[in-house]
Amino acid sequence: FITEPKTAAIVGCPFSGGQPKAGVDRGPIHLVEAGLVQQLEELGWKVKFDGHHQFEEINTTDDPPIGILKNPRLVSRVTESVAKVVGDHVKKGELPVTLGGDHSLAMGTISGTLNSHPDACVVWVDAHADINTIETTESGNIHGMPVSFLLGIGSKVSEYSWVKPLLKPERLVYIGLRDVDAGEKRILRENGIKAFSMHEVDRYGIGKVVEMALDHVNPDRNRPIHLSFDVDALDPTVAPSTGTPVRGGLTFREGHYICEAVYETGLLVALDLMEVNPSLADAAAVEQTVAVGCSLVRSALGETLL
Ligand code: 4U7
Ligand code: MN
Ligand code: MN
Ligand code: MN
Repeated sequence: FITEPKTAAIVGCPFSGGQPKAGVDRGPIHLVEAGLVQQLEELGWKVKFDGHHQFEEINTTDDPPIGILKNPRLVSRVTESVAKVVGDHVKKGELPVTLGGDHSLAMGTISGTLNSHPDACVVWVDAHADINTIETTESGNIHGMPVSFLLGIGSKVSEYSWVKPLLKPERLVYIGLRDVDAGEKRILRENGIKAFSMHEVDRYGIGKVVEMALDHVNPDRNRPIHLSFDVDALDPTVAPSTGTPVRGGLTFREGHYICEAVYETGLLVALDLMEVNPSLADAAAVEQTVAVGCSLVRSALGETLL
């Protein structure tokens, strides 16, 4: 699906409106300043990066909550613009690498992918399921909700009418879950959505889990893959600088293994690396988290150990 010369397009999204903690908007800046563009070039990719997206133009001075949803218009407009940008890269046979920013952005990135590849599947790596609806969310933070919008479940908000329900429950699989709200557990069950929590990672090992995950969403290994990686899937000892850390997460190697295995399929068409927040830890922890973020992206783009 990626055309020659294989080209990665860095989509830097300095955005934090899907959650309340300042700083996550600086994630993409840190990842690029750590040398990500050059690192990907060294792997043989042509890399397009013409600066981070400027969402300041999106004017939402008056954005009162809709029900419990916080910053609803801002998140809608930003993610809609991300959908266009990502969709354009995918159409051209380029690999968009979207750097967040908070995970509400995936509403845009996955819409962009599915517009061009309606048969694509989504591998969502996260401590959280991010599948709350208007009815189930207790926080009102939209970064905990993008998957429900993509599936078209829950009450509709007219502001989000641009989000088409292009994602089918059987094309979605989770890895790494360990902090799933009660309402989310019900949604996963009722929709028959496959999820490999940390319990399954412990039981089967990451190699088997990734194989089972791909067997579920991509049995013939012919569908394009969108990998949406929330850095909080990793254990907080590995990636401390993130907004909603949860103990008991993926090891450094387990996280990288997922990226390596997805790359090996040759089916990756879009990648998200989300929720790096460089303001939530001391300098060493920030540097560690940013370095891990860069190295996950390199693994997904073909870096091997040998
Ligand atoms: B992230 C939460 F309640 N489920 O909805 C919510 F626990 O993108 C957390 O995965 C969401 O980091 C976390 O607010 C969103 C909460
Ligand atoms: Mn998360
Ligand atoms: Mn997330
Ligand atoms: Mn988080």
